[in-house]
Amino acid sequence: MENLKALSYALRQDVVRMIREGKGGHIGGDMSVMETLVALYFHEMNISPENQDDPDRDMFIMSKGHSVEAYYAVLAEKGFFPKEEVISRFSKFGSAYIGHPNNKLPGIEMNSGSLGHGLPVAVGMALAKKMDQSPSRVYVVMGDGEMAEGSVWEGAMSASQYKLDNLCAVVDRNRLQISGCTEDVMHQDSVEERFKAFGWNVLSVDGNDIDALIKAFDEAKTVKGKPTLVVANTTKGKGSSVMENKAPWHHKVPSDEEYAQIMSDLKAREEALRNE
Ligand SMILES: Cc1ncc(C[n+]2csc(CCOP(=O)(O)OP(=O)(O)O)c2C)c(N)n1
Ligand SMILES: [Mg+2]
Repeated sequence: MENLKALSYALRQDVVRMIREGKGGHIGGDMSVMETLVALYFHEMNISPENQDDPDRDMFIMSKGHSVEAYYAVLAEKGFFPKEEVISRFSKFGSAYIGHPNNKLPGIEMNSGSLGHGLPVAVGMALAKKMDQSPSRVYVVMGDGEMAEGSVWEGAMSASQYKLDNLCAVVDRNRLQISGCTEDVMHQDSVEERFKAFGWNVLSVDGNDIDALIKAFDEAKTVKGKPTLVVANTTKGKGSSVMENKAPWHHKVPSDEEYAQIMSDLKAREEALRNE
């Protein structure tokens, strides 16, 4: 199997380049969610440019759509569009690679960015797949700040009502949102207990650990009669001390010095993981 740990750090470098080129981007949440996307796209899900029109493909929704740069880097690596094109064109005037996911691009199932919509749409998709007796599974990635949206809880309620065991949701639990700590803005401890109370199977893992994520996604597939939530406990800005756990790095363009430091930190980590 490809070295997915090292790949996560290589793709983080693509993200940082993209954000420098595009002069903006939600860098902190891109860094925290990277292993989740890599585990899903390179291990778990049955999705590729070859089967993107197959009705039985797995479905993916990036509900925390502001982390589009991480999503673009993974889709480009997967072959949905050319990597250098997305890096050089990201967020430029007239570019297709805009600052939130849109379904005119190959591989993107749903427009997102207005938080709180991904889970309800995923519930509808999962219900439809059940009705069609499709083997397809539906995955949705949300932010922890996103838990403040009421529609998340309507989706959570209906997913268990309809016993959607073909649905797997992830919360990127980095404990920060746009304006500070989630527990200060809209407290939610414990997100695990809340989803359990809504009838979900809940797994809580180190969300920057590929092996732990893969184990959780594999386990989710075996659970019958209820949807699964994977709480991915992550670090916002993961990969460089310049940005780790710092709320202002929610949306930020690194300066020349910061850029050099971040890229060198990410490269060093990638190389260490390649040699492990
Ligand atoms: C409905 C809605 N309200 C507000 C926003 C503005 N907004 C963009 S990102 C963000 C914070 C999201 O935090 P979180 O879900 O924790 O994401 P992450 O930490 O992974 O970046 C907010 C409030 C939005 N995109 N959609
Ligand atoms: Mg967050």
